[in-house]
Amino acid sequence: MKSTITACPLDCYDACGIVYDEGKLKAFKDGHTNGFLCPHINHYESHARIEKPRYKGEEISMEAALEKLQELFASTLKSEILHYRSSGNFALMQGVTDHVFAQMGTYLTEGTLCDGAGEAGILEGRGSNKNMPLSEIEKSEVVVFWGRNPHVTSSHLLPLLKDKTIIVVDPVKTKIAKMADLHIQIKPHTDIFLAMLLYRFLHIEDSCDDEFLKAFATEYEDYYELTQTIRIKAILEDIGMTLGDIGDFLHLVVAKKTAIVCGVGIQKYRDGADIMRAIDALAVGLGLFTNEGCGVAYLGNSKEGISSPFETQKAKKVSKVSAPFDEFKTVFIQGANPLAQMPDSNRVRSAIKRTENVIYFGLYENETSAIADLVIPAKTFLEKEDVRTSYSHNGMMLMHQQKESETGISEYDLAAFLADAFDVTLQSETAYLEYFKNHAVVKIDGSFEVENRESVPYKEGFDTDDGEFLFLEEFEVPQKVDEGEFYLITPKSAKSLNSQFHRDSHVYLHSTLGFVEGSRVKLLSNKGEAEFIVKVNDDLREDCVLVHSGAKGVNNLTSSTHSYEGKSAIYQENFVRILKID
Ligand SMILES: Nc1nc2c(c(=O)[nH]1)N[C@H]1C(S)=C(S)[C@@H](COP(=O)(O)OP(=O)(O)OC[C@H]3O[C@@H](n4cnc5c(=O)[nH]c(N)nc54)[C@H](O)[C@@H]3O)O[C@H]1N2
Ligand SMILES: Nc1nc2c(c(=O)[nH]1)N[C@H]1C(S)=C(S)[C@@H](COP(=O)(O)OP(=O)(O)OC[C@H]3O[C@@H](n4cnc5c(=O)[nH]c(N)nc54)[C@H](O)[C@@H]3O)O[C@H]1N2
Ligand code: SF4
Ligand SMILES: [Mo]
Repeated sequence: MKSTITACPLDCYDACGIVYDEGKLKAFKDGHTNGFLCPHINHYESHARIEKPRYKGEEISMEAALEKLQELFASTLKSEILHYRSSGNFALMQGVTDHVFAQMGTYLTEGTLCDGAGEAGILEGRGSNKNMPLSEIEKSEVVVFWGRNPHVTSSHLLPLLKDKTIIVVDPVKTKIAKMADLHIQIKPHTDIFLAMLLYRFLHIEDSCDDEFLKAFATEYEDYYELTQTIRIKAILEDIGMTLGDIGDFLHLVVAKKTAIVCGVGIQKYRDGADIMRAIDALAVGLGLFTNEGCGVAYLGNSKEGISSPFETQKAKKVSKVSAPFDEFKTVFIQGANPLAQMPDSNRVRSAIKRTENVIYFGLYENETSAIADLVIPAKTFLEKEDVRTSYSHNGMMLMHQQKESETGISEYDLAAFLADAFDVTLQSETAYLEYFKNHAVVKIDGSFEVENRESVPYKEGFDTDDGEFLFLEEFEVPQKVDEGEFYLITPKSAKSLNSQFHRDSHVYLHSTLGFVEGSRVKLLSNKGEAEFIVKVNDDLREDCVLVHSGAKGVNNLTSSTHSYEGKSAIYQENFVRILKID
């Protein structure tokens, strides 16, 4: 009998299990999915998708589109082709095209638009990025949400929070902040000070986990000295906090089973790695890496424990953050909307204008499909076989095909077409799927988990050369806004998944700034400008403006500089001014 089991393909912490029941998407009752999905998937099939391929604006058949693709590739030197793939669908078969492009000799990308700065900090401190899985949080007494917005981006965490003490560190009074026992409405980009001051007072109060420090983090005295370079009074005043906040925070977490749940909000800055590492150091000081229900959760590596059957090691690569599209004759874009989601949209637009052939392989119309010469519709996750893993739990989710459809082509079939045309060795789709599934172990309830992933990683020490945590040795003082400038924060929207689904067109401003709800304003940065409709929102700080990721034009304001470590985009380094336009 055909399996009705699949999983949500979207780039989301939760990676929910789905049952496709007589044309309806229903949540798994068991496990973390817990019987509910979210608006994206509840309305998934109501979103208009690209039905037909087209070339230079003319609709063509899929056969003609593939012929055209072959012709474009055959007439381009392989070193003048770029394969730009992002995270529209998070399942593992998306990577099959990387294999074929790499074997053809084209360029791929490296680096990330997402979590790379934070991950780099984790790698430096711990030697690997092993995540505290979502399920462990159920065992915690205290949960600290640090730059993470669970009601919007990981709603399946919420049922686990019952009766727990909640602390939130966020410049916005998010829904979780309003429910919290302590909310520190921090000034953007000052988390490093907070984390270091918390460590300093933990040490002063003699509340560190000395046994853990002596075993796995022996440089702790040096780190304490580094934290002493912070001028307490001046810094607290500047970041809008009091010593009372520090005391309250420590009082709530010391000797408690604490999970620090970090999101990408803390690290959209050039020194994002150091910020994450300072938060990790606090967790080390508290001894959070040894016990059940304790630890640091961030975006783990979704491929942890899984080797890749796709050979891409030898491929040449350009940065995903600042890809020089104009250096390529042909650019093939998959599962991505770089014209909206990469930083510095003005640079991206003008560079891609100079690319002779732009090919878009995706589901929806957007800024990128609008300028593409050749548009190839993809199949949805319901129309192809796949398997996925998560960056927040250890499950492996099987994604069985649920429907036949005339529309679109799967990543495997497109890869197979190219492999045939350009003489690349490719295994069967089943062989790749089996390869991935072989990394799973079956749990008692019949579900699959990626083998060798731990629930309490690092309890035997870290994965650095000597097994010790490597503390930060220096840090950079973040830049501050000038008079008339605001911090731009660009978190995720409940209604969109980055630029998929319903995109927001608002800027959110504090009422004291005097802008009228519904009026239009222009935001200006040193990179460009963009117009938005005002929504007044006193959940913000007065020195912040908020525009959601996925809002049209937001990345006109950001720059394509990389984080110091992790080759990551840094969407919150640019300050903005506000201009009234009507
Ligand atoms: N509904 C929905 N869900 C999504 C997505 C989506 O677009 N929509 N996108 C998915 C993707 S790709 C990702 S990477 C994840 C990310 O999900 P999250 O990790 O939750 O990331 P963000 O929403 O970007 O930011 C989280 C919080 O950080 C706060 N923040 C901003 N700047 C700072 C700062 O300087 N310091 C501190 N302490 N906090 C700050 C923001 O106000 C926000 O509340 O979500 C995934 N889930
Ligand atoms: N200002 C600002 N910019 C940001 C962020 C921010 O916080 N602020 N966040 C960044 C982050 S964390 C991320 S992860 C990126 C995300 O940026 P992108 O990875 O570019 O993601 P999306 O905007 O979701 O676009 C994904 C596209 O994938 C296509 N797609 C969906 N499913 C499939 C499929 O099965 N097959 C194929 N071939 N295509 C498919 C859809 O057509 C969709 O348009 O954005 C980044 N941009
Ligand atoms: S919460 Fe995340 S994984 Fe679950 S259905 Fe929604 S988008 Fe998919
Ligand atoms: Mo992301």
